Amino acid sequence: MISTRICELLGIKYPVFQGGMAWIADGKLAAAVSEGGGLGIIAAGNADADFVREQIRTAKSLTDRPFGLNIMLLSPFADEVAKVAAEEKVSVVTTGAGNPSKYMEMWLEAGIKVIPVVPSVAMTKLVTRAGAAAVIAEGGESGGHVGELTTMVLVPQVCDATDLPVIAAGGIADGRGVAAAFMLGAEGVQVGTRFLSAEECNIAPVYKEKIIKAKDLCTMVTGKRLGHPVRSLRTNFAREYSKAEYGGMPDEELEALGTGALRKAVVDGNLEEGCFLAGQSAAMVKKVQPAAEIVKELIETAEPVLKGATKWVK
Ligand code: TUI
Repeated sequence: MISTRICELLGIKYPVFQGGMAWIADGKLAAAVSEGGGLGIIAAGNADADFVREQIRTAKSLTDRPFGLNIMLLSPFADEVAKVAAEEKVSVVTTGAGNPSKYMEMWLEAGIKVIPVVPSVAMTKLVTRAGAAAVIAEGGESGGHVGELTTMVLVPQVCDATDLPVIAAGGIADGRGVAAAFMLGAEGVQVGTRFLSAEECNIAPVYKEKIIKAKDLCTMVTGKRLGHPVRSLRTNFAREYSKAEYGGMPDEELEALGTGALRKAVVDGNLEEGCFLAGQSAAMVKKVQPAAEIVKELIETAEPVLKGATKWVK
C-alpha cells in the first residue's frame, strides 16, 4: 500500500489525481476516478458558471467521495466559476495557467483545499504563502498548456521550495512513472493523458483511437509565439498552425485559427480543424479500461518498482 500526506489531507485511498482536462474531464469521469479511490477533477476550462455547477451536481449525484474542480485562470469565466466553487463547497480546487492569489481568501473561507499548478519555484513560494494545501508540479511533458521545465527538474526544485505535499504531473502514465515521481520527492501524481482512454471518458471515438495508436514522437508544442504554448497530437491542424505561427501570420489571425479547436477535437473528432491535446505519454496508453482500474493499476504497478529501487545499491 502507498499512503502519503495527500491521502490523509484529502481523505482518498490512492494519491492519484486525474488531470482537469478542458472540455474532457466532466462530472462523470471525475466521479468514476473518485469512486476508484483517486481524486477525480472536473475541468471548468472555458465553460460558464451554469455548466460548471451542473457538472459538480452530476459528480455529487454519482459519488460521496471527495472530488475537485480545476479552474483555468485564462478563462473569461474564471471569476464566476471561482464563486461557484465556493458556493458548491467542492472539496478541492486546482488551478492552472496563472496565479490564483485573488481567489484564495474566498476559497479558504469556504473550507476548500486549494492545490495550484506551479510551473516554477517562484510560483511555488507565492502560493505556499497564500495558503495552498499542496501544489502540483507540472512539467512540459504534459498535454495542454505547458510550462518551460520538465517534470524531472521541476519536481525536486518545487519540493525544495515548499514544505507542502507536492503532486508530480507531466509524462506519468504507468507505475514506473509513479515510482519515479516518488523518488523525486512527490507524494502524489496527477495523470491526464492515460485517462483519455478511460471507459467513462466521453470524447469523440477518433480521439481515443488516436491516443491508443500514438507513438513516441506523436505530440508537438504550438502557440509559443502567442505566449500560450500548448502540447497536442501532431495532426494536420497542429502542423498547419505551426507553419502559420513561424510563417509570420498576424497575431489576430493566429488566435482565430485556434478558436474553438478544442471543442472540434473533443466533441466533433474533427481531425482537420481540431486541436487534440495530449501529453508525451500518449504512446504509453495501450487500451480502453475503466477509470477505477487505471487508478488501481498505477499504484499497484508502482509498488514493486519502489520496493526494488535498491537493487543496484551495493
Ligand atoms: O493549465 C494547464 N493546462 C491546460 S489549460 C488548457 S485550455 C487553454 N486555453 C487557452 C489557452 C491556453 C490553454 C489546456 N491545458 N495546466 C496547468 C498549467 N499551469 N501549466 C502551466 C501553468 C501555469 C503557467 C503559469 C501556472 C501558473 C503560471 O503562472 C504565471 C504567472 O506568473 O501568472
